[in-house]
Amino acid sequence: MFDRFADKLRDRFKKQEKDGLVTSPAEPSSGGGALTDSSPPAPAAPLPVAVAPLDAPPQSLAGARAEGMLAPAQPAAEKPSFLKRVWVELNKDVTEVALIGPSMTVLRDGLRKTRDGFVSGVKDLFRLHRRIDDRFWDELDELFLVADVGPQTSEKIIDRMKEVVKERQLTDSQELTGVLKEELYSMLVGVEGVLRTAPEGPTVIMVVGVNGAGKTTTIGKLAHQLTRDGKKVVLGAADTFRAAAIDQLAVWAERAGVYMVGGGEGADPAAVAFDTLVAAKARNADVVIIDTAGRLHSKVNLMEELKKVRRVMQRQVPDAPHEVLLVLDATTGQNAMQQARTFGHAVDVTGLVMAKLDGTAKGGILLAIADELKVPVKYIGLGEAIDDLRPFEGRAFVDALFGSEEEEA
Ligand SMILES: Nc1nc2c(ncn2[C@@H]2O[C@H](COP(=O)(O)OP(=O)(O)O)[C@@H](O)[C@H]2O)c(=O)[nH]1
Ligand SMILES: [Mg+2]
Repeated sequence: MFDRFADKLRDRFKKQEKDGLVTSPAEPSSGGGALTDSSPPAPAAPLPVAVAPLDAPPQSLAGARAEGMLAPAQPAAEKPSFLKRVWVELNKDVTEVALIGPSMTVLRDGLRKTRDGFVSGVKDLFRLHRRIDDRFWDELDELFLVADVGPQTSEKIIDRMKEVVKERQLTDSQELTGVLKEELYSMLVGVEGVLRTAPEGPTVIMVVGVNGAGKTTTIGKLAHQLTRDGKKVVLGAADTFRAAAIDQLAVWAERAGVYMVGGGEGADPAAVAFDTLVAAKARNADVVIIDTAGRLHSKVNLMEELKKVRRVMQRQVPDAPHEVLLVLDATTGQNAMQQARTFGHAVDVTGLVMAKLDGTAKGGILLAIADELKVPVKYIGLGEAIDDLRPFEGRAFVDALFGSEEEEA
């Protein structure tokens, strides 16, 4: 039964791959054409709509810090909260509580669904099956496929695990958690990546992805993080497809206390991006983040539009963009994989953001993407709040899912 199920999934994935990009459900088959190449060029934004006037005082403490008006925030003293102390007291005998820091707790919370779904399925199999036979490997393969790991990656992980089992002459499936974790470490540590920065002048980050993937939210979170680290950030609202998209970015700009340039609904995205770079240079900004549209008439036109935004920005900053971040929605599984391929070919994606990992029980898509695409994963999104973006760290990710060695000991 399991074999047949796994075969069916495998066939489905193969077919999806053959068919090319699987259209996102959010993508309309047709729509307003202000941004397509066939329509008359939309007027360039005459005057940037600024969330903050050029000389306005920064809108938040973070903004004040970025302007150099405040000293950088001091890290809070390491005093555990009352609740944490009670929790530790109640769990005195559990080593884990003392060993995992607050940052690991947040990561574990964010990945709870995947831990309860995919990982607990795998752990149950290791615990209950015991004999490492063909049926055991088939069941593991099935769990991987159901969790969006993808057939190719699943096969690769299992083949390597089989080798280790042979080498170390393991016979009991309970011994396999460590083996699997080692495979995942080596797979994921290799795709970690930090944000690229410009050698001089503003670092320009272009954020791309289909509609609803999480671009604008990610930009808001990132602007907040960079501001907190003392960087002066300027945002450009080059997703001019809907007025609401510009308003949404403006709300995030205000939260993060950063300056935003927007051209209004229907404006030429490339012109908005250009104006944003002009404003950023005038303000001596460290980082510029450009939001882009995720939906147009068709995928082909979207890619052409993004290429144009890129070209036009280079008239202001010749080596821009320094980073093209593709935001993927982890809950869309193999669809996200197809999007990564399409965008990757068209706009030279330099890094991935895996958004909404908190919303799926199948975090395996990250493994598939890491293994097959070899594009660095720079951030993961673990919720809708401003602090819910984390730099991706392969080891911490695996430990948050499977438990760390210390916990197992
Ligand atoms: N749970 C969760 N929701 C997210 C995350 N990132 C974005 N979202 C939500 O996804 C929806 C679409 O996000 P948005 O940033 O507007 O996507 P965009 O169309 O690509 O700009 C919004 O409701 C966001 O709050 C995340 O990491 N976790
Ligand atoms: Mg958006």
